[in-house]
Amino acid sequence: MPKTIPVPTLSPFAAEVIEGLSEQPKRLSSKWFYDERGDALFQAIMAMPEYYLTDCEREIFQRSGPALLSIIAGRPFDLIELGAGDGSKTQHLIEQFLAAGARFVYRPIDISANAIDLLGDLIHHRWPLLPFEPIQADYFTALNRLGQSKTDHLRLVLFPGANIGNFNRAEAEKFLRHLRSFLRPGDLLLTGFDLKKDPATILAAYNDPAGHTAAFNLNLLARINRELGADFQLSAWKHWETYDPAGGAARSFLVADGPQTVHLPDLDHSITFEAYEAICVEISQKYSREEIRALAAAAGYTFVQNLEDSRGWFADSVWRV
Ligand code: AVJ
Repeated sequence: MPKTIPVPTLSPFAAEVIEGLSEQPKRLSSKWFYDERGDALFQAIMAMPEYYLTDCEREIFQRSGPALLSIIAGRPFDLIELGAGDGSKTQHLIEQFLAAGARFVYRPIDISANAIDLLGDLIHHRWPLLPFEPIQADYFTALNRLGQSKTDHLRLVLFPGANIGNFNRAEAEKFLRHLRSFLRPGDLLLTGFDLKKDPATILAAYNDPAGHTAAFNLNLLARINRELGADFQLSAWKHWETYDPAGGAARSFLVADGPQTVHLPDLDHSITFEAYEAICVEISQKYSREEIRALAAAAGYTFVQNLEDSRGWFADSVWRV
């Protein structure tokens, strides 16, 4: 009789934490930042003066309606938004689209049912007649569903916020290629890219004096404590930010201030850290205009136009399939 070895089923979060902290150098994925506390801390980051990204993209959205409508050239379209959140920037576009008499359906995609409900209330209240067909799912489930829908509408897919920056260059290309496989010839993709700029400006956005970014990053360890029963001592870790102006990556690390062992009793696992060992918790990749064009081509799109803010700090880049 073969012995049956019980295989404990780990949650995706637990499995990735153990995998990332077993690697050398250790790392954790930034996608786990956003629990309820992480969402609130990210709101605080977006509101602080050093975090210019949100303001730049808001400025772009406030005045890009006409440029986008001229690219769409009068066709009815689906306005699809990946990771809609509270949709506050996109409402600037919607307002301009409606004022110009454009015919479109707003289809925000978000994994959070709560975010979709709140957005729905807001949209119905502000524009009761706007066709609103949200999809509560992860990106690829949602895109699969859209790929099967019978509409002959053109699609304008928004992937705003410089979320693409959490991928390294190779991962970004793979993601964009995969996204393209759900689209049809003529469909449009708008992706937010944070542009290379004065390294001091970039570093300040991730190394704020008020400590919001440090709290945001430390919350990842706190979440591992809360959800996986670990015993990270938060006071023994410090936030350290770097920006590499050649490669364009801002990186967030958590650095141990002395040797330590962290236990994950629920998972029957422990992890040792040497003094000053670091965990890389986020990469925020910055791009040059040339790199954006090259990425479009490598991922199989035709570059159409960059929509930039007045300081030239951020680009919403429009590509066609
Ligand atoms: C939401 C991924 C665009 O990388 O700038 C902000 C997240 N991290 N401050 C970014 C973040 C620290 C943000 N993105």
